[in-house]
Amino acid sequence: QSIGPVVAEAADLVRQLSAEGLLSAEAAERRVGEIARELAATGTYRQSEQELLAGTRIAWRNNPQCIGKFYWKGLEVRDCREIDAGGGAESALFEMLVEHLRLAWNGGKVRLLLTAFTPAEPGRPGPRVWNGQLIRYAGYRRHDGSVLGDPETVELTEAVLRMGWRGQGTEYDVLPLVVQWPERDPKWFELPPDAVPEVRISHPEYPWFEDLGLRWHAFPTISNQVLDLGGLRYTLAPFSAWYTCTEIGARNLSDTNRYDKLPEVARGMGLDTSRDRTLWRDRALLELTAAVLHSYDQAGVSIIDHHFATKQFVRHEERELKHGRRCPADWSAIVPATSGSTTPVWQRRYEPTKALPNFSPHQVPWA
Ligand code: NRG
Repeated sequence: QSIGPVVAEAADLVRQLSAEGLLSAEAAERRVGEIARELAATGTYRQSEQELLAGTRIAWRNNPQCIGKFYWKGLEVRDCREIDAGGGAESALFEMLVEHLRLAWNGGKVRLLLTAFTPAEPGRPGPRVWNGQLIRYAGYRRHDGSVLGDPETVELTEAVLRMGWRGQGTEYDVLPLVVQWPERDPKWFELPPDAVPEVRISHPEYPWFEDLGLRWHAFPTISNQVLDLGGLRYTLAPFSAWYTCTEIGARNLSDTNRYDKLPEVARGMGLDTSRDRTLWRDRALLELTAAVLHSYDQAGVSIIDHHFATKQFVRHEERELKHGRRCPADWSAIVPATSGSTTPVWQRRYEPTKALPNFSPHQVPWA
C-alpha cells in the first residue's frame, strides 16, 4: 500500500492548523517533512497532541450531522493511544471505556469528551467496539416477531447472546460492551452499574406518567464512527455530549420502530386514538418530550431543548461565516424531529459537504 495519500492528508491537516493560526507556516512545512520521513520509514506516523486535539475539534466542526457544533472548541480529547495489543489488551480497552463514561458523566454536568485509542495502521484494521453507543439497551426478538427492549439493537443483542451473554429480560437491559482487537476474537464485558447513569421519566403535571416506567440513559456516547484525521483512521474514538430532548422524546421512545410508547402516553392522557385525525400522536409526542426535558432537569442532568439548540446552531453558522468558512450541514439532521417549523433552521438551506477531517460510520461488524 502506497503512503502517498496518507502523506497528502497529513500535509492538508498540518497546513489547515497553520491556516487557523495554531502554528507558523515554517513550522508547518517542517512538520510535513518530518511526517513524510516517519511514514517512509515506519509505514505510519504518530500525531502530536496538538494535531490530535485541534484536528478532532475540526472533524466535529466539519460533520454535517451535528446540531451542537456551536461548542466545537470545547471538546476535550483523552489520549489513550498507548494501549497496545499486548496480553489483556481487551480488558485494558474496556477499563478506559468505563473511565470515559465516568468522566463524561461528571456528576450530571455532561462533558464534551472524545477518547482516542490507537489508530489503524495504514493497511491494517484498528481496535473497535461492536456497540453503536457505549450505553444502549438490548432488543430481544420474540417468536412472534415483536421486540422486547430497543429494536435498534436486535442484531447486536443476538450477536452477544451467541457469545454467551445473558440479560435480565427487561425492556431496559444494558448491553455489555463488545471489544475487539484486530485479528482477534471479540470479548464482551458487563458495564458496572455506576458507569451507567439513567433518568426515570416523569411529567411536570401528570402524576400517572411515571407509572409508565419509561427511562433513558443520561447521555449518548457514539462508538460506531471512525475519526478520519490526517490520513489516519481512529477506528475507536467514542465521543459523548448531552442530549437534545427531541432525540429521546420524539425518536427513541416514540418512533414506531423503536420503543413506540405514544399509544400508552395517549391512553394515559385520555385521548381518542381511534383515528389519526384526533392528532393523538402529535399531542402525546409533545407531552412525552416535555416529560423528558422535565425529568433530566429534575435529575440535574445536562440536556438541551430544540429551540435553544437550533438558535445556537444559527449563531455557530454566523460565526463560521465571519471566519470565512461555510457550515456543512444536513438539513434533515439539523431540523428537530418535532416542531421543526417553529425553529430558525427550518427556513434555512444547507449543503452536507464532506470535508476532511471528519467522522464516518463504521461498517457493522457482524455483516
Ligand atoms: N440520536 C442518538 C444520538 C445521536 C447523537 N446525538 C448527540 N450526540 N447528542 C440517540 O441516542 O438518541 N452527542 O455527541 O451528544
